Amino acid sequence: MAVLTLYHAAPSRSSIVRWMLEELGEPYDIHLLSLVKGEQQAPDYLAINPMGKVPALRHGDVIVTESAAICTYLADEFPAAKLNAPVGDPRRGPYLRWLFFAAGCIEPATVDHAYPHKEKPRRGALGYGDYDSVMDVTAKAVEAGPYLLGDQFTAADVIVGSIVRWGLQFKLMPDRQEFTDYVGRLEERPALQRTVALDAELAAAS
Ligand SMILES: N[C@@H](CCC(=O)N[C@@H](CS)C(=O)NCC(=O)O)C(=O)O
Repeated sequence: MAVLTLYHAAPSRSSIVRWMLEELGEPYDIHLLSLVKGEQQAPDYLAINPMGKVPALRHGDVIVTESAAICTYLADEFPAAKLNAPVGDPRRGPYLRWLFFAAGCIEPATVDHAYPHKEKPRRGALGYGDYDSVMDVTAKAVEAGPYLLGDQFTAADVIVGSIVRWGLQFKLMPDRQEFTDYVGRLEERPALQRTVALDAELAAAS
């Protein structure tokens, strides 16, 4: 049995972690959950992720939840794959910044955009500020490319890239050239292509 197990549903945010695992090249098992059948609320699974959400990752005795945390964890646990900026590398600052910015700003700004508030919240009260600023900052970050840290592809691209792909797909992010070019570069990666194909098979079978 593989040491790594991904608690997964396709399609869902757990595909982000599947892409990360495909980039790592480490063997992993999939524990499939049906969100439609509510299997994420079963007591056995709530013991793994009390939020009743996928993804979750088991690595030996360690459980990690939250897609950005899982990708950060994997990149650090398997440094040979060179998907992180290690402690001591000055690029670790921007690396961590984009991982946290994705989880704390890009994702909530994009999801809020899909479900507008009845009353416009005060900019200062929202951790992400406002949607337009988040889009501008993200576009600037991916503009030069090919990746967030330049030539090195990292876990930060898995997280930011997944949200941007999803945001464009569901028309929740503006169709800006910076975003479409970045997603185009990501979609050339064999690991992402494998993930999309494997998840399409899973979705078709369920
Ligand atoms: N912040 C979490 C969000 C996870 C999440 O919302 N997962 C959705 C699938 S896309 C889920 O499990 N939904 C089932 C439910 O809430 O019942 C992460 O990034 O891992």
